[in-house]
Amino acid sequence: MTSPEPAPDRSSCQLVADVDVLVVGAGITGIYQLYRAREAGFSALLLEAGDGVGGTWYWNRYPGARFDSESYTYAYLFSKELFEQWKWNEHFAEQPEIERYLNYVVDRFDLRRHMRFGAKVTSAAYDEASGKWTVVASDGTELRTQFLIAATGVLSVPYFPDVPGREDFRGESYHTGMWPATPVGFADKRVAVIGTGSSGVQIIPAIAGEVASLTVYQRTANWCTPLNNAPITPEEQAQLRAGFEAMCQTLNTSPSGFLHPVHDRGTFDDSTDERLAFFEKMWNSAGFSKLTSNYTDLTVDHAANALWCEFIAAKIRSIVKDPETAERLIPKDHRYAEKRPPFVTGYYEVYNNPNVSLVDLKQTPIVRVTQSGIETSEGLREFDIIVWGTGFDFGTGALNRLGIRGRDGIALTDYWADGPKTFLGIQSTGFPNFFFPGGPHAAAGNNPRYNGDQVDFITVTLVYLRDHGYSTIEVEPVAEERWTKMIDTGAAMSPFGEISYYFGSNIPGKPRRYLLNSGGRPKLFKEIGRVLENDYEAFRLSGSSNPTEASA
Ligand code: NA7
Repeated sequence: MTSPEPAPDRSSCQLVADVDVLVVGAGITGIYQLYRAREAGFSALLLEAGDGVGGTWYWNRYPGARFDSESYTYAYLFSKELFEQWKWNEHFAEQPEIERYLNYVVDRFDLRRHMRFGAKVTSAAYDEASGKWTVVASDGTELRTQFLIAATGVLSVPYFPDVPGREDFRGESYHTGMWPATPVGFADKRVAVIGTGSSGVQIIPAIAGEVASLTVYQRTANWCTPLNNAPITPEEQAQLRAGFEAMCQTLNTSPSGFLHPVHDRGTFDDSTDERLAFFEKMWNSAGFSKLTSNYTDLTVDHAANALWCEFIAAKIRSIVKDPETAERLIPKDHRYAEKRPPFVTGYYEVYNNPNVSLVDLKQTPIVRVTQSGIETSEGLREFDIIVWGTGFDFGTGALNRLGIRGRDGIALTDYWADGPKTFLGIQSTGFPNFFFPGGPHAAAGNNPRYNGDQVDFITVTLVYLRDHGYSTIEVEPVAEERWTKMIDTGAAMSPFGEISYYFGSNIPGKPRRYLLNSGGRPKLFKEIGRVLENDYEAFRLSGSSNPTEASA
């Protein structure tokens, strides 16, 4: 079924380029894809809606925004020289350092001249006769490309809940995922933060010290644990450099793409004292280790999970002085890792500040936003600034907004009406020569590691097509069905529950389908290996199979 919308009016568009590869999005994945395509000798161009590079790390520039994967494991590893030249300051870098790094990479590899900024893709249509895509951007330009690669990210479409009166507020309003480039003045302001996911719990402690008052609107408490960030010492810098190959080896063989070693014991293998000592060690460990290096049964045995939750709850009670506030901050409705766990720096501590208060929206829901503030069932509080930390349309949000139309004019939004169908999280049947690395069904861990694997595979594939004289590639329905089924059936084994946004549950009306890669990296590698061994039998390749003929 195709959408009834009329075809876009392109009468005022100007054809500005005809390239081999058009990349959409200058985030971590898009920059790498542009680099790889250029390196492989393709003419390539990248379109970016924003005015600078960074993608997620360009838009999420709110105070306190930082990695919660180790900086050097999230960064590019394709060039040892690059790794040696860039010195991360902190184990978990803050947004300005990340943005500086990505700009450095773009200039280091001379990629900027192949990028157009302020160019948001509004439509992209496949033309079967030429085997090419016609892409229209918001700056009025039209481009033609043989291969269209959307690296538009999974957390790039901010979500605003449909709260009555949201537009009426006369103070300043910001979404964490669309933060302005000019600094926001919080000093002495009355501030509301709505949402206590990873973004909310990062910005709250970052601004609490300077605002006149901070009111946190929490609907669901999260199992937050310390990030345990620290500057990278000169000795650690030297170790990182000396250990580059070993680090890559670990990262490339880790199912989650992290360095953290997997533990070898279950929760009930230890005595109570041993367990408490181990939990203390976990509490003091860096970032995601609490998930990846914890007891092996943490996410599969509910009794084991409950013990870890009890430990965190005791920590919250010991940090937060007001017992009622502490109880409100302790999740009562989900297990650890059933939702994506946030990692924090001084988060629980801020609730001891006299200027910080917590509103529990399950007890006193928001009624409306007014011109001067937020009204809950308890009454109105007035603010100068409202921060919406209310999340994103995860996974499919950006791709569904690109106006993609494949063979026979089929809209991607229609093809994915019941949730995404993909092969390897990179292609869908009916959309030849269209790839979307770093989208749905891509990762289940440290994102850039998986997304880089996909970019590498796509690039190898484009080279294969060129070498063999093929001009189009489209995944066979059977391969797409196999991969999508693997994702759907594997979802039951995921630590994340259906209440997580990884199932689309935060967006009203969105299909509840698992949006990560249930098989993880081992499955991705296995399937890629199978494709390469079997000469791309999972795909339909067309065009001349004689390279000489094709280049004649
Ligand atoms: P998240 O993790 O989706 O968090 C969004 C928060 O907003 C969460 O606390 C939601 O509560 C809250 N929310 C959403 N809708 C409402 C309404 N209507 N009223 C009140 N509160 C609401 O997004 P983040 O930006 O924090 O993090 C996204 C990712 O960025 C993160 O996982 C990292 O990968 C980086 P809820 O839990 O739904 O009750």
